[in-house]
Amino acid sequence: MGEIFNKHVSSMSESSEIEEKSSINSFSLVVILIKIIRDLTPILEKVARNIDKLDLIMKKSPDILYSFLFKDFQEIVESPYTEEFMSEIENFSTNLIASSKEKKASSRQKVSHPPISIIIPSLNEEEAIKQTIADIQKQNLPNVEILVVDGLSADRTQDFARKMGAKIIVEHRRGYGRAIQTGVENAKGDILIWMDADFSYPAKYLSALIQPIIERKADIVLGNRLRKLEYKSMTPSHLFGNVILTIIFNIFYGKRIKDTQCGLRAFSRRGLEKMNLEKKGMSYATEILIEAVKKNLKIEQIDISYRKRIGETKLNTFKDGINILLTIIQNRFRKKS
Ligand SMILES: Nc1nc2c(ncn2[C@@H]2O[C@H](COP(=O)(O)OP(=O)(O)OP(=O)(O)O)[C@@H](O)[C@H]2O)c(=O)[nH]1
Ligand SMILES: [Mg+2]
Repeated sequence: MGEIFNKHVSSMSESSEIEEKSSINSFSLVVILIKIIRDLTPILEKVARNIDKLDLIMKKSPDILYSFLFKDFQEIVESPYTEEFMSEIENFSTNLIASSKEKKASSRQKVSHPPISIIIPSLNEEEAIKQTIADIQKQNLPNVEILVVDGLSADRTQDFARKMGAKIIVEHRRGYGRAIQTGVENAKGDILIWMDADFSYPAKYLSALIQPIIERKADIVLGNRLRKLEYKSMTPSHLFGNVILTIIFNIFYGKRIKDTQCGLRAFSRRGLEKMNLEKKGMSYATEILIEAVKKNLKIEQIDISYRKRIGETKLNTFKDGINILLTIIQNRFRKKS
């Protein structure tokens, strides 16, 4: 702008020097202004033609526009740069529109992902709860709430879980099954996942676990630990119990479940609502499978790896094993409800 003005002033003053050698009068100033306007007209026309884009940039990134318009104004008004400037504006606005469309599309995708609730029953798991939650958060699954169902822990499990951003549900009554049920009652998700608080189930399988439910191929997806078991991740007695209970379950119910005692599972809310469940302890996990079989719900299975748990087990191999066995036998001869 300054240069254009100076250019016109100097050319006027040169001609004035030749003719009258007088200083710039008001008439010559008007002439300069007219010339400036004439030179600026094509630029202004281009700006006017692109006013919508400029308006958009103004709304989205006023700082960038200001720096375009003011910092580099000297260059802008000189015609060689005008084309470049306008094409830059055009590129910039095209990119801006494309990226805002992308953002809208990805936010629509996130919203369309069904809400997921991950239910983690916990009892004195301060050594493992942080890692368990961090492992889930690392997966960056959209639309997920993490519910830690605690109430009996005498250690810092609740504090740690809260600090990690999980929602804490207090359940003072005893039992793994009861804790899961309380979690289900408080969950907002359409897909519900169960997971232990002991860092034994790798969260990298969550995405594969929910996929069959999203695709409506299954109401329940079970993990199977027995194929990819890590060395010494299960005690020999737990391994033996799991295998025996799974074989007996399959004989009694004519199914081919690979690991009936796996604690990593996903359910559709629709499927869960069809079940009548009574057990409150560890046998809850078996009762729910029996109900699923009786209600003809679709079950899918995925192989998962399994880590040695951190902290003390809450499972009583003998007592819980007998309870699970009784649950399998008793329910086989019960009428459908
Ligand atoms: N809220 C609550 N959680 C429980 C209770 N009993 C067990 N849990 C939790 O339920 C999950 C399963 O218990 P575990 O001790 O891991 O049982 P398990 O997985 O069969 O056995 P391990 O292979 O030794 O881990 C763990 O996260 C426990 O902290 C209970 O009475 N109340
Ligand atoms: Mg466990």
